[in-house]
Amino acid sequence: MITTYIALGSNLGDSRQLLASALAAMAELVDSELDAVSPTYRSRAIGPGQQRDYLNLVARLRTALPVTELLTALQQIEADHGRERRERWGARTLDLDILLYGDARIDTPSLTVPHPRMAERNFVLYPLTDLAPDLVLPCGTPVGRWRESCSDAGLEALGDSIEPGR
Ligand code: ROI
Repeated sequence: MITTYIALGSNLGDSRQLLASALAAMAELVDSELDAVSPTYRSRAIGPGQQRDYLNLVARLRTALPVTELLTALQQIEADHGRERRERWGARTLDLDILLYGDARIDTPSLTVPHPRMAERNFVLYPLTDLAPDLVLPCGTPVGRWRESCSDAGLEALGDSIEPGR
């Protein structure tokens, strides 16, 4: 089994319910187990125009799926939750990003792991380090070091965790 970290975000529709349902779908993935879910954060949207705040969290998933199959499965979960790929960085009902897949470094047109923008996104780094404070990236950097140098501007810890459910 490989330990993966998946970032979840939503700023359209009933975000709390969408995230709970996405977690339930991830828990049902074949050859996988949903290991832990971070606390929930509200974050100011990065992207064009006026957008609602996001809800963000990170899940740890242990899986025997090859990364390409995991990506396809996560894209299917996004589609099942009304995600349409429209404007780059536009509002979305559900966004699932593979942050880490074990110690793998992957650079293909469809997937880059570790996620190339995770170091600069507090809505990823905070929940990730809540879950795994001692995590070390494939490049040797401890994620905790990034968190220390990452501002919490626009980020609010809501102090709860969303349970998988529908
Ligand atoms: N902004 C926030 N705050 N949270 C996200 O999850 C998020 N996801 C995105 C973009 C559009 C970059 N902005 C975001 O994909």
